[in-house]
Amino acid sequence: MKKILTVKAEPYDYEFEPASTALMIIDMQNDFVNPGGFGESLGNNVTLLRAVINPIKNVLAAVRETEIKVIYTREGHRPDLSDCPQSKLNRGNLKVRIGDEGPMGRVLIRGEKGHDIIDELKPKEGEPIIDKPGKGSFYVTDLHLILQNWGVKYLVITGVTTEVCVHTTIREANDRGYEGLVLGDCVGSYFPEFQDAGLKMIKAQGGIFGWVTSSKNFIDVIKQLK
Ligand code: C5J
Repeated sequence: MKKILTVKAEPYDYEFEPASTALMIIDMQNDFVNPGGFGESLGNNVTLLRAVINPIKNVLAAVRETEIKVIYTREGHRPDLSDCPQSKLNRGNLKVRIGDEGPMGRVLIRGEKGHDIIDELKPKEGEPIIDKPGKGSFYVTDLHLILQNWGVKYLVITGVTTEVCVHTTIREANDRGYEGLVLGDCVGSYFPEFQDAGLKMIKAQGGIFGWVTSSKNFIDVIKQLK
C-alpha cells in the first residue's frame, strides 16, 4: 500500500509519497557560497547564502535515514567553455569572468575547487550530481531521465539562489508534472527582497509553481518514517 505523508505548507498542506520523492540540493558550490568565489566577485555578500548550510545539513541527515532519494546539482562549464553561451560570458562586463583564474581555481569550471559542492554538504555514494550549464536543472541535463527512472514525482527543493537557479528549476519541474516543495529556510538569496518575493511567487495563485514550508515542518513529518 502507498504511504502518503502530509506536511503543513503554504498555500495548503503538501501530500507526498516518500518512495516517489527526491531531495534536490541546488548549486551549494564554493563559487556561490564561500568567500573568494564567483558570487562574491559579483559584489555579493555570501553570508546570506551561508545561512542555509545548517538547515540543509539537518534535512539531509533526516532524509538519509529514509527511502527519499537525494540529488545534487552544480552550475558550471567545460574547461574549454564550449558549453557556455557567449551572452553568459559577456553579461555584466565583469572584472572576473567565467573561466578566469580566481582564489579557488578557474571560476565556474568543472573540476575546479570553486565549482565543487561545499565541504559541509558533500554527496554520499548513490547521490548523483547533475552538472548543468544553465540556471535550470533540467535544461540539457539528464535530471528528468534519472527522476523518471527512479519513479520520482515529488521534489523537495533546497539550495541557491532562490530567485535564480531555485526558481528556474521549480518552474521547469512544474511544467514537467513534478510536485515541488521548497523549504524556505533552506534556499537563499544575496538579496533579502528577492528571497521574500521569490518564495511568495512560488506559492501564489494556489501554488502556481509549488508549495513552501520550513525545514522543521518537513523533518518533523519524515521522522515518522524511522
Ligand atoms: C546564479 C545560481 N545565481 N545557482 N546561480 O548565478 O542561482
